[in-house]
Amino acid sequence: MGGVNAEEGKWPWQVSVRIGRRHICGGTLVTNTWVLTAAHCILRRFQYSVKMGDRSIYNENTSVVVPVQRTFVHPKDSAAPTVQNDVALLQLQHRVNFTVNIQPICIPRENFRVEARTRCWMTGWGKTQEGEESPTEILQEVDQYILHHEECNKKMQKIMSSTKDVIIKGMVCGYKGQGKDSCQGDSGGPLACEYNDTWVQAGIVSWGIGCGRRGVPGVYTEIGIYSKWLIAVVNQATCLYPAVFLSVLLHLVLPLGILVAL
Ligand code: 4AZ
Repeated sequence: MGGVNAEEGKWPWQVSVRIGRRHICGGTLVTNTWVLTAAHCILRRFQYSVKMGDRSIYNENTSVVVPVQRTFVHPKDSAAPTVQNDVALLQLQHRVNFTVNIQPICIPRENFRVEARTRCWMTGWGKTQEGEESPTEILQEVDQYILHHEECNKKMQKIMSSTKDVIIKGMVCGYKGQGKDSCQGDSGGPLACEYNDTWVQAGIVSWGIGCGRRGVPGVYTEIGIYSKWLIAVVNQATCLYPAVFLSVLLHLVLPLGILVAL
């Protein structure tokens, strides 16, 4: 909320994660078959799809919709006491062809930390008002300044009048004056920072206290902390299929061949 309409094709990695035709969360394209989103967006029993390539959430001019084949939620995700390890990967049913409107974003290397106060960008179709009903039609962009978890925790403890640690390792915050923030429907989407013409995703929209309240930062999953897990999931899942195929071949086709030979 508090953002402006994004230009067509400006954030080509942005996807809408959907159940049926309904937008439920944001996400980002990280390779031609993998989408990164938040764990709290994924409830296992649903059939998900992703839509990408159009700034409008309804139009299907330059966009494609691809069904999700498998979902991989971080094994330690939890909602209490705070949302932790809020990261998930979606494996698409087929590859997408990159176009000017469909491009992947870079994932930071392990333990990469964006410098505090860096100006980054959050994008999404989430609510533009806290009390609003539906998502916005046109993709919105809003700038956010980075706040590390230590500093953000102090701020949030004050806001919540709590002494418990609410913002911990694996989270990073974004803030800007009143009104500029992520909101419901933006979850799973990116906090992206530009380095020498290359866009790197620093965070995943995760949670917050309301939207755009004065002095209240938005909370993001810090991707650098999870890059090892992300790479492991992608490698394992991608290597699994040839392995399954080979074992089917060995167990079924080979004995059959021997039988025929006999
Ligand atoms: C949500 O409900 C949500 N302002 C996401 C982000 C924020 C608040 C709520 C942070 O998905």
